[in-house]
Amino acid sequence: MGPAKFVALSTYTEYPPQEMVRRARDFNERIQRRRTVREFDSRPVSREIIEHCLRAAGSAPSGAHMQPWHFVAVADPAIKAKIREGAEVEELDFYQRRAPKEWLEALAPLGTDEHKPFLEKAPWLIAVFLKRFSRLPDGRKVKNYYMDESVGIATGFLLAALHEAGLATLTHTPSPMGFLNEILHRPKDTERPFMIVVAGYPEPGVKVPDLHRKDIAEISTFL
Ligand code: IYR
Repeated sequence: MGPAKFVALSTYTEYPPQEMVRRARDFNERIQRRRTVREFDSRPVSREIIEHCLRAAGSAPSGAHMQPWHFVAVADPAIKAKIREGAEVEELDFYQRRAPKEWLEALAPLGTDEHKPFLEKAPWLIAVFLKRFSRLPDGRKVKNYYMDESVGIATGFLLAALHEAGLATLTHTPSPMGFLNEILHRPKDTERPFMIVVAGYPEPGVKVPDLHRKDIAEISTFL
């Protein structure tokens, strides 16, 4: 790493306060419309859309700007089938043996189980990997920092971008997820699967759990 090099901030836009209020309100209204769905239509979605959303995800801030993420966007039916198979093995074990009663009770309102047909049916599975180390241009392996925070933010950007594009999404976290390294040929020594983001059109007529979001008064404190 050489000495710090700075350039002018050319991308920031200031809006008049009233317009800021409007923009903040409008964004909230749009993002509030996002609901996780677990049933997807099989209609295809163009790679171009996914690429733009991945660019947005990759704009997230990260510890020491290490950008410790890698996204594997899967549309190939054979690979999706393998991912479903791998996930359902783990999920069956989770639901039948590993999950404590309390956890199953917490999941009951969501109606989830070990069957994950969406992993084959949805047009895109985006496997998010967390890179514990990066390689410098000279090949040296260096540590990354705040990887979970960084990849969490990038995944949040990805979900927001997919939603803004008009796609339904689902965050899926089969556990453990080591099978993803094997199926997707990602190095086990440096990368850890973080999450699968499922994206596509919702199945027509799909129902979602009748959930309620906490009010601002419950989730925040102003001092
Ligand atoms: N990974 C399992 C279980 C699960 C866990 C949580 I926490 C959820 O919010 C939903 C599901 C599954 O995907 O079914």
